[in-house]
Amino acid sequence: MKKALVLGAGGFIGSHLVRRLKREGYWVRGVDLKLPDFSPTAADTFVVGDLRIPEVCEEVITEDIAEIYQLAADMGGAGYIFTGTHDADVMHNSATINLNVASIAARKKIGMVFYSSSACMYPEHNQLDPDNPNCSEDSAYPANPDSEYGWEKLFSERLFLAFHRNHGLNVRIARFHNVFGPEGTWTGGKEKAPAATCRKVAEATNGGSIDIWGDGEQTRSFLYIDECLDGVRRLVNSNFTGPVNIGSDEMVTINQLAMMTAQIAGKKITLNHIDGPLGVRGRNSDNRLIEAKLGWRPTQPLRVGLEATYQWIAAQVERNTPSTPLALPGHNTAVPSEISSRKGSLSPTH
Ligand code: GKE
Repeated sequence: MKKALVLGAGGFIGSHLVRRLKREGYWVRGVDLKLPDFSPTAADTFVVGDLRIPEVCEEVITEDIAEIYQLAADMGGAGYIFTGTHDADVMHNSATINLNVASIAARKKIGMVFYSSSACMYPEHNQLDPDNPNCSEDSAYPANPDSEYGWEKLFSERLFLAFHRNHGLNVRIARFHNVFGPEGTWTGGKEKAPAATCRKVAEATNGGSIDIWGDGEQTRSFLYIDECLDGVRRLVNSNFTGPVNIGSDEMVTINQLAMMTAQIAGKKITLNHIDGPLGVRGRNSDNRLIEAKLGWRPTQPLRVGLEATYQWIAAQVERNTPSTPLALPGHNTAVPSEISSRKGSLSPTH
């Protein structure tokens, strides 16, 4: 049985990825500062630990691990990373983890490291036109991300590529474009636009209104979690290093996203445009390279994933108690054979 290590296994994409790898017959060790929020982890063993501490990384990256999936990062949506107030923590926490993982994985000759980069590393000057953004992989340089989060992602892409060149570390690098779905953060300030609009529509009365940051004409594409995992698995099983976009190319405005959510909810909703952190003016995934290299590209319509996400978030709102999660049907409710804690001295946000 192949052994995988998922770093960030307590997070949205990480917890779904653990479940996917289990379905594919892997033995999985999950590591994160916390267990998943909304359903039991499917990992065989789960280490609650701080990956900024080299000793913790040293302990969980063992020679018997065939594949590392590095998704651990200090991140969130526009309300967390575009305010500027978390920049130092975001850069320090995420870069420290990546420096630990790259050096230890190379020294222990781990077979493959997948690194989750982000569309946020693309230069702002190519994302000023909401109707025609340019996020082709070869447009990354000259670099000019609009956030420190984006600069850290760019630095860490280069870090893993340098360990690939200098130490033969086998890497796969994906640039995720706004991944969404059930069991993602939906309230509390770190949620992204799909979850935020689903929550607001679910909380609104029919005929009521919801707040939207900015004029709502900014554009994005949103990738459903299942297709994100398809992309990750295809990239890992290929011999293409990347960086490559893993994102939808169905571009919508935030107003269109909100109105689609209202339609799904069967509610008449008015949009109330207010000031807020905006990020870039336009963004969409360019899928020509992934299609050329992997013979695949995401194709699921936004509405399909949004329906499933709205149902799950509406149920959370209904329960109104984010701490008593609603596990999705058929989820692994067995507890892992081992949950251990490795916290060490560093305080959570330094
Ligand atoms: N989060 C949020 N909440 N965004 C809102 C809201 C709201 O209530 N109302 C309007 N927006 C607008 C934001 O101002 C932004 O222009 C757009 O929706 C998308 O916001 P987002 O989903 O939070 O994040 P972005 O796509 O701008 O950036 C995210 O990109 C990802 C990669 O594609 C980053 O926050 C990271 O989560 C990640 O790198």
